[in-house]
Amino acid sequence: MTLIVDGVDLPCPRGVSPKDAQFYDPMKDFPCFDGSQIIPFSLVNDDYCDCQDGSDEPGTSACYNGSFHCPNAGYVELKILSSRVNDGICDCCDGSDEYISNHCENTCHILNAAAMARAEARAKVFSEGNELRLQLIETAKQMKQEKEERAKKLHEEKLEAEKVKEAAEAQKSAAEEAENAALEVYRAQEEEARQQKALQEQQEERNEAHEAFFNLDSNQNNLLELREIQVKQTFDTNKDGQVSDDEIPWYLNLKTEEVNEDMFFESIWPQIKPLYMLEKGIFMPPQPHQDEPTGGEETGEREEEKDQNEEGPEEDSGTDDSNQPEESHDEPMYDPHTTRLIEEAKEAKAQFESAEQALQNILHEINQIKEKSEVNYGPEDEYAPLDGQCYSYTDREYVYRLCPFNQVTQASKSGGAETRLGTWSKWSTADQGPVMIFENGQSCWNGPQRSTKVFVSCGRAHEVTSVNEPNKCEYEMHFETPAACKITTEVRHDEL
Ligand code: MAN
Repeated sequence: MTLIVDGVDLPCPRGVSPKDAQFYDPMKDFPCFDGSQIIPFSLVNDDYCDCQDGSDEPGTSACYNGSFHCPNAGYVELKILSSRVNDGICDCCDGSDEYISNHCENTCHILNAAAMARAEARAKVFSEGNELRLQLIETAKQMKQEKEERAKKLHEEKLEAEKVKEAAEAQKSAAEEAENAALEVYRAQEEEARQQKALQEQQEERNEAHEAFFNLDSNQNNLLELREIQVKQTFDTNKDGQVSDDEIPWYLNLKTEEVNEDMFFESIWPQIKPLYMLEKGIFMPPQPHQDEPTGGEETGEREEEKDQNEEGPEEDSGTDDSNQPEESHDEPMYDPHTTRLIEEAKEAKAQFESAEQALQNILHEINQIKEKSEVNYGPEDEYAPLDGQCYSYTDREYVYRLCPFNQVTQASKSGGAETRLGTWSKWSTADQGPVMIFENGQSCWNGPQRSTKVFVSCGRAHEVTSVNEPNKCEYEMHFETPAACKITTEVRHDEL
């Protein structure tokens, strides 16, 4: 190799790349690249390391940190550590690094042929993939057109559905109004019955209170006094034979020694009623059946009968009308006109709900189309047909599914629920090409939410070719697709 300086053709020192040859002028002293010193040119490649950066010994192994340039004519030039020079191992395909023994065969033409073959194969994949990519673009165009037409149709359907809903709403309101008017009569009746029942209950309560007052007021002076209470065993709750103050606090609380019936009803009766009724229950056992024998020793017989009753309740309830409930709690029966109005209101409500649902469905689809129209499917929409598809990959433990523009999942081969490894987020780029980013997947145990990077490259078919988890819950996939087979001059250049 030669170097032309001022029109003079000079030899390029061994191990120097053509790009660096200008720094090695045999007519001048050599300045080390790091500027540490300037040495006579005769010391370059003299097998003694003078420069700290090894720049004076590009063609020998004298410096541990120097670099040697393999010209590798016919293939790709290469830079190796100068420590590998003359170490017995052929590093350069032209054998130039082993110039002392000169034992290396020049294999550059073989490597070049292999690289050409690889590049050719790759170019073939690109060319075939590109054909498919053009088809994908065509499909994407059709899909887009169909979506636009569908959106137009949906817009019309929406207007129609809004009208239907409005009409159904009006019908529902009218039917409900008629139903309410008809039911009002029944409601009024029910309200009246309820009030009457309340009144009756109140009266019964009053009667019970009156009876209690009458019983407690032993001197019948219509006033209840402390001593009248104190002699009633009812209130001797601890059964020590006396009624002490703490057993009748409700009485003492009145801060008076006697009360009339009204005061009794208002303030005392609600407090003593449970105790009083309990006591009354104890001293007034339930009345026996008319045909039931009375007397102490019949207890056993009664027990027996009770047992029989429990076993055969049907026999007992047979013809005895008095066992029937007095009041029926069933829904009230309505007259035919009201029944019809109720049915009509029910039907109108159902119609309205179905009209509303139909409108919701249309709005949902409109929204979906809008959302999808905002997705970036690549510069020529070439990735659009991949939306809605899923591609699987199975390794030793899991089945992974890549659904572009949607999500990535992982399912254990041994069964169980799928784990979401991320939902579609955005495109990114790496040295190798485009990357699909999926984020916000299921949370990792004690860690971040799962996420996946999908490195996309050109291939004849859509295929996930590998899956890794370089960090816990951070996944990387490699995905080949014809959509990535755009032939550019850069691609061809890179291949060679
Ligand atoms: C599951 C899988 C793994 C992940 C662990 C984290 O087993 O999703 O990929 O590393 O959970 O706990």
